[in-house]
Amino acid sequence: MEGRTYAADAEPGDTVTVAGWAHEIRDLGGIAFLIVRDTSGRIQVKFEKDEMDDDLVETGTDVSRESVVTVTGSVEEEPRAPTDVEIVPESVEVLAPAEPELPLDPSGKVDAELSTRLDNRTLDLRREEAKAIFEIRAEVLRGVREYFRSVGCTEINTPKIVATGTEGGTELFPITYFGREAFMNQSPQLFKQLMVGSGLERVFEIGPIFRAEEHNTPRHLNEATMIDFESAFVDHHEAMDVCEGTLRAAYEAVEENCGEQLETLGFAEEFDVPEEAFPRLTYEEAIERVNATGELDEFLGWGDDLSTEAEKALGEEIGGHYFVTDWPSEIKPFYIQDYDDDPDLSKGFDLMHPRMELVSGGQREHRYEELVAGFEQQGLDPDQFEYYTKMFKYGMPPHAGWAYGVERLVMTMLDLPNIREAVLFPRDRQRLSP
Ligand code: AMO
Repeated sequence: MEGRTYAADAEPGDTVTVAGWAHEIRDLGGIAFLIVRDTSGRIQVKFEKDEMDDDLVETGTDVSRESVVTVTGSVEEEPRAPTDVEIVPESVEVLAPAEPELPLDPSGKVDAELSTRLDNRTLDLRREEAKAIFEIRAEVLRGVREYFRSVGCTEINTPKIVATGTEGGTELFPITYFGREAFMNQSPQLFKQLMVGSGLERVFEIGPIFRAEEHNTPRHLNEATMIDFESAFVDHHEAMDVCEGTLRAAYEAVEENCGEQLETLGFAEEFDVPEEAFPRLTYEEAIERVNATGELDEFLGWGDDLSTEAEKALGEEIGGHYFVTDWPSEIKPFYIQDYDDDPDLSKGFDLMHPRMELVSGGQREHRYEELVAGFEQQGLDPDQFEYYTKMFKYGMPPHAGWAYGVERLVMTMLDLPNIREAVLFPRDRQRLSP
């Protein structure tokens, strides 16, 4: 809008036009105030009824809350105003009136259920807290992208409509593709691996993944955003170094550029960028430590996945991010490489936050014969993956990589109670719209 001034930029002495929402109207009799809110903040508009044109006063004070307005006037210093300045208006225009009954209160004075908030995300994101989460999420992605670029990665985009799954056959959403069966992709796994064998060598992707998981939990989504990394000529430990660097870069970007948002969310004093190197425990050490806590009803045995309770017990003991390495081969996917001297042990790893798993990754099997054997061991038909396995015949370098769920990264960073808080329009068992 030409000539528009953001509320936060209005300086005493200026004549400005601000545009935004009618946040609050306070009528004190002879004087009334309209608080206009825009993305930068709020500003008070003062109506002195005896001294101003009746129409102007009526337009500015009869407007319903959350209507879209523009106000033109002079900015004056006023220590009693919330931002120390106020506008003395010359004109007020209502661009889009709001119905007086709102499905939720954008001033945040009245709490709304999460489902009401998600049904009305537009109004919900007029609240500072909800808006702050998404500004921080955007900063996380910016920080991560910049970090990837600094370590020589090229950003790629791979198909989301695919012919086969990669992360276990039960979690695929089928679709019809010109009369043929197709699926929504669960992970860019195979495509990113194909790209490390291309001239690009070192790639990352930030994009949606789809999982037809039945769980309805505070940390699972059916559509999530994944940050994927894959690099030629690195092993799983070097991949973990990049993973750790990415996480730290995301926290640092937020600390540096989202001070206001952190304050809004109650982190003004205590937002900690993880400084220490993340411990790397082997799976065997991890289950020993979990068992030693005595917190579980049953001891974990070799080959068991870490249950939610196990993750919680270990998280509490370690108190920060940590890696679990060297998982049993049988609970890691076919593309993870096993140790040559112990085929029951894989070079897969997970990065854990004390509250939950954030990342899975590993060194990949780049040798054609071993790769195909791995498919067979996991009951998968290698012929279906020929487009992928074929490229391993033409010079596939040793490589490793990993993937984060963006929502889990933001959720753990901001200590959000539910992953849905970190997605604009979550997809879960119940929710398909909006
Ligand atoms: P994995 O299946 O462990 O690994 O997924 C990687 C990370 O993505 C996030 N995530 C999810 N977040 C929310 N809702 C879900 N349903 C969901 N599923 C996964 C988690 C998880 O740690 N191809 C491998 C990665 C690799 O080896 O590069 C993969 O997809 O944070």
